Amino acid sequence: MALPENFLWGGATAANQCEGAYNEGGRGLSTVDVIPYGPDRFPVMRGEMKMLDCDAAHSYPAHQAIDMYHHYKEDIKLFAEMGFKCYRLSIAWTRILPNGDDDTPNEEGLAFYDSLFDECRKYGIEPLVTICHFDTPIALIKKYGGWKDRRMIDAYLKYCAAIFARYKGKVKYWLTFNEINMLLHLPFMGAGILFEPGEDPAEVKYRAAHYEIVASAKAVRLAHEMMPGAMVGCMLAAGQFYPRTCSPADVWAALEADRDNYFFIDAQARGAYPVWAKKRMEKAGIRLDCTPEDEADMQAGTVDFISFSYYSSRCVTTDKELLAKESAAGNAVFESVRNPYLKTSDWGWAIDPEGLRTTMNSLYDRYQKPLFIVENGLGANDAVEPDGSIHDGYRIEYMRAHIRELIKAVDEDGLPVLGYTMWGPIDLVSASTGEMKKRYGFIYVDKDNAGNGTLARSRKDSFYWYKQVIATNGADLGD
Ligand code: BGP
Repeated sequence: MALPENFLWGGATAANQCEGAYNEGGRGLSTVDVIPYGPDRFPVMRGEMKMLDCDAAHSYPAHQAIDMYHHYKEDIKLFAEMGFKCYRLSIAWTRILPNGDDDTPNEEGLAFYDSLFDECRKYGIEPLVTICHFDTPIALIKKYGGWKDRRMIDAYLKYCAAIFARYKGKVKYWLTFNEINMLLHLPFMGAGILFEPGEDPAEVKYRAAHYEIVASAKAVRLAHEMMPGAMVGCMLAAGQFYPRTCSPADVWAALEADRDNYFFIDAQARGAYPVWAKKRMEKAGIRLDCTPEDEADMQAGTVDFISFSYYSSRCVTTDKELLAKESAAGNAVFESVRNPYLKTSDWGWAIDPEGLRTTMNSLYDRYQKPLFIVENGLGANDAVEPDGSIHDGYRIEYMRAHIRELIKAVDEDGLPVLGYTMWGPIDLVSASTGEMKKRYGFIYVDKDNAGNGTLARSRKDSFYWYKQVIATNGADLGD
């Protein structure tokens, strides 16, 4: 058998994209609750447009999402029916500490996840918990300016201490921050950052990044102290950068783009910043506020494994003509040009299964730590047939091709891989666009972009396909 027997097959979600119930159970407001649907979404996510509360002129997809807060038993039962070994979810920081740094955790919030983890255990599903998935408490943004301020480290650790103490017997696998590198691209979503006039955006972002990196390192140590045997990972929005041409300038540009992306993981996995970053910041006049104590903390809190999301590779060039002609509008988060060898998804994301193997090998060559693919999937338009069935062969095709490359990475390249939790086993709100119709699920949820629908769940063709993949540990990909 190509994959290890205990390989953790499953799916991944995030609290803000599926739970809803944003003002129930004593929960406080967080960034994701005030990120609207529509044209203001990206300006708010980038920290260019101030929105610290909700208003009547906007709609906010996270408020209801797919209401998993009230449907989790039904949803986990469906995951179990597919044979999930693992379910990656995030805890909403403000369900536990509504103001972000309360001295006493909110019992109702704690009890909710207790019950959710018990439900997982009932079916033998291992939970994998993201401690912070794009949700900075609004109260801490008002108090400190979000991750711009060092005091966020203590608030985060307070939150970690509360959940580690409560769930130590129930959760073994933890991730400190979802797609930590996203902070550089969507600073409000990643770190609660709003830019003030006169601030140097690069300095603000890298200082915040430093505080998150220190917080992550301290959380790793705390987890190991409080929960012997716990496995704590970092989480990167991965995807190898390719040079668009073989001109040496393009090769260098691709290397630099990869380095920028790996900056966080270099620090989290090796316990120190890479030399190039120190030099680059010095020349750019960026002061990091890195104390000798921070350096010691980073050194002492390296992660146990490297987790990442992979949707596509990226392509860069320095050629101005190519740049103008081929700018890949598809992914509004990462700047890149179109790769002429690849097809794209309905949302313009390049589809590159072989890039997954390349990315995995790059990560392992760099860090020599076990890998965990914690997001991969296809956001697509699905059509419901008159009889209620959903024929999503395109999703099966995408996933099959990626899983095949994952198997090669294990079987032919010998990489240690802990598991594969695809993104969005159940349809949920898109992080980038806020849409419902950008669907990833094996399970369809009856809800549209305008918020209409019964929220009923139903199985797509891919549901049965994935069940077979898990049952055969990847041996039968249904070709
Ligand atoms: C990652 C996020 C997820 C998820 C996924 C798909 O960036 O960690 O939260 O949403 O991408 O992206 P989208 O929802 O924008 O299609």
